[in-house]
Amino acid sequence: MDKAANESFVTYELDGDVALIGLNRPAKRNAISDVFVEAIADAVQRAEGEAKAGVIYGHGDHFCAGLDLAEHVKKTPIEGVRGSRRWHAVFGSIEHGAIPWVAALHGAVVGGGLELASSTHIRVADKTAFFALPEGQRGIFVGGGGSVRAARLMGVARMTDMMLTGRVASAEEGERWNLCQYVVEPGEAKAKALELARNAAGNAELSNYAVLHALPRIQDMAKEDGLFVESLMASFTATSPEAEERLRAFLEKRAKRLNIPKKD
Ligand code: 1HE
Repeated sequence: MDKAANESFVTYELDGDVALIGLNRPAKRNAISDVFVEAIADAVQRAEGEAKAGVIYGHGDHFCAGLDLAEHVKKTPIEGVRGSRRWHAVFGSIEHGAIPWVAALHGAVVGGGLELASSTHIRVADKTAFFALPEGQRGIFVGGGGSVRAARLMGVARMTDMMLTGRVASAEEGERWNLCQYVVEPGEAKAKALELARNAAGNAELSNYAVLHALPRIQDMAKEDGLFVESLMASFTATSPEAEERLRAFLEKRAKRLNIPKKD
């Protein structure tokens, strides 16, 4: 292992039921190298064993500047395809894993950084965040799942525009384009993401499992198949002992109330 392999590419903390993974290569704008992606994989696996939800954020001024271009420039075609497939496996373990993940975004959310964010379940951006896919300018293509995940979030027309023209989207545009679900003041993304992750961690495990595993698959099904799978999941979750207790808690007025937005 070279010196770079000994760097600590991610930080890991457990805050109650929530694991916090910090991308930690700020000098290179958190660009993801081969060892870095393995560090993410290890941290995600650890979180699945001890947390009920997770947050991924970036140290320094940016979330992530994508693929490590310095490392990539030397790769052969087969190394490139194997690297891309490894990103797919690691990001897939985030998207279809055991726990929900929230991305806290600021600064660059670029290329593979947007692909990583797209593999999480909720994205919170602060107003410094910007989204770009400069692969076309670099002579490459997305390789971390972007053509599937990012395209499904924003739609293929917007992604085509970003890739062909180098268009950079602001946090507010990103919210309108469905690249993030929340926009907060600068410096507040991590705290908001933690709050949302805590909410998700408090849900019934089986309901979260259905959201992570059934909901995205239903989007890929024909309408009648989706409705059928929905009924199976609905019955499966509703008849669990945890659901019975939670339903009873509501009926006995012991459950937390909905956080209804206040009217002015
Ligand atoms: C990097 C990388 C990187 C920065 N790989 N080294 N991603 C990109 O095309 C984005 C490339 N990066 C940038 O456009 C800018 O760095 C930022 C807008 C993100 C930030 O700008 P700034 O002014 O804060 O930083 P900088 O001066 O440009 O970069 C600081 C250092 O980080 C510098 O190294 P240094 O040794 O000269 O100090 C940069 O070379 C280094 N750096 N980004 C390697 N990405 C699985 S397929 C996914 C395909 C992609 O992700 S393509 C998109 C790649």
